[in-house]
Amino acid sequence: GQQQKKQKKESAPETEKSSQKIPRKPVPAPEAGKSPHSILPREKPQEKHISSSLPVPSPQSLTQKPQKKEAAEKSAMHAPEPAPALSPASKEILEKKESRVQDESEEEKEITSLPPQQARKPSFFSKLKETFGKKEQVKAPEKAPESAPEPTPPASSEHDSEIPRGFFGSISDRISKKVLSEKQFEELFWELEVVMLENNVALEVIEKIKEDLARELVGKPLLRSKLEETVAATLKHSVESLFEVGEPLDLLARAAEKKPLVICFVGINGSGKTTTIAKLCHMFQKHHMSCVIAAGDTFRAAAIDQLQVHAQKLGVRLIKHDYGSDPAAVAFDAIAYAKANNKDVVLIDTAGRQHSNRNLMDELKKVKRVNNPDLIIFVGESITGNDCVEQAREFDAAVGINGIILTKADV
Ligand SMILES: Nc1nc2c(ncn2[C@@H]2O[C@H](COP(=O)(O)OP(=O)(O)OP(=O)(O)O)[C@@H](O)[C@H]2O)c(=O)[nH]1
Ligand SMILES: [Mg+2]
Repeated sequence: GQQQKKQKKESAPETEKSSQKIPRKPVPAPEAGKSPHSILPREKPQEKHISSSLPVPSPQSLTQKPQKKEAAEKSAMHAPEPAPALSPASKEILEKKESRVQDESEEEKEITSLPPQQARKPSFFSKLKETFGKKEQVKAPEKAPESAPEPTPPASSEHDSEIPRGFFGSISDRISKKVLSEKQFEELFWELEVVMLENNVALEVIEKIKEDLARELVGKPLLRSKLEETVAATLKHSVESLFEVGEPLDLLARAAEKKPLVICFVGINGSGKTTTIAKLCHMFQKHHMSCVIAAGDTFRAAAIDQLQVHAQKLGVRLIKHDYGSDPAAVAFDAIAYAKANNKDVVLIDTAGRQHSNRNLMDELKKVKRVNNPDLIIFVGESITGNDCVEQAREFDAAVGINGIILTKADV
């Protein structure tokens, strides 16, 4: 990992913007055949195509702490990044959780007399395993478990394997293990739910994951050894199915249909628009399609220079005006250039903007009005969580988006 990072820095040091205070992580040029992002569909009446590959976040990523939004912070000049707001429902749950955590930790102090850090609750999964472990000890003579165990199938194989049980006995031991009750599941899931809420995962997503996990785990005889596999597979499937919201947008097919295909990229500050343009340009080139890039971010210092570096490396023409000029005019010139020079694709960069900034959203509307792009793609950070959904909604309301690209899934 370290080495890779070093290589990345060496390979594309120029991609960093000179104006930024916090150094950015440069992203290497994409490799052939690898789609750098997830392109997610938006259900639009006029656009029904969507992407080829959908790299799905690993289940662990749901429980990761949010990364620093350094990229968003660095270009706050355009508009300040508001603190991510939790929905009232999320807040309520978190408050509930806080009081519950207090109660629990007091109880735990009494029981365990461990220092507070050590007495902290284990994760959903370790608790789940623990539950299964505990149940196997139900027969242990001295201690009864703190929470009353749910009815379980009588025999617990792994420990009793010395007793000859015959073929059917051992088969049934192997198959019918512990049964998790709904109540136990609710209690266990609570931990995971809170972690997800704290990481700004949408309530609908949490509900879906809960529903799917419950379906797989509750009331079914489960082998302790298969738990991890079952949970991981269910989480993966849940997350995957959340992405199934329409037809994939096939950019290559679109570019083959219309010439030039004009794509405009929008999103908040630092979400990865410019980098994505470079990656997609590379992808089109790999498929023998020529591109021209429009430096439509005339606002942020060094934005044009950043694109210039990408354009040079990719060997494509960058259409640019001066800083402070009208982005709609830059896009217009790029389209004219593409038409005159038989280019396949026009990639329009735009300045990052907060969806709440009406003036900047009006500017974007003008880019659309003047140039009528074939596709408007919202670029969002996959690590942003719930806020990203809100951003996409706002951009959709303002200019109508045809697809979503999620960046930084590698972070
Ligand atoms: N790890 C990682 N970093 C990325 C990815 N995409 C973009 N970045 C980094 O995120 C930072 C911002 O990327 P840009 O492409 O400049 O984002 P932008 O949306 O054009 O930013 P503004 O024009 O300032 O709004 C840069 O440091 C990029 O190298 C990605 O997929 N993975
Ligand atoms: Mg940019």
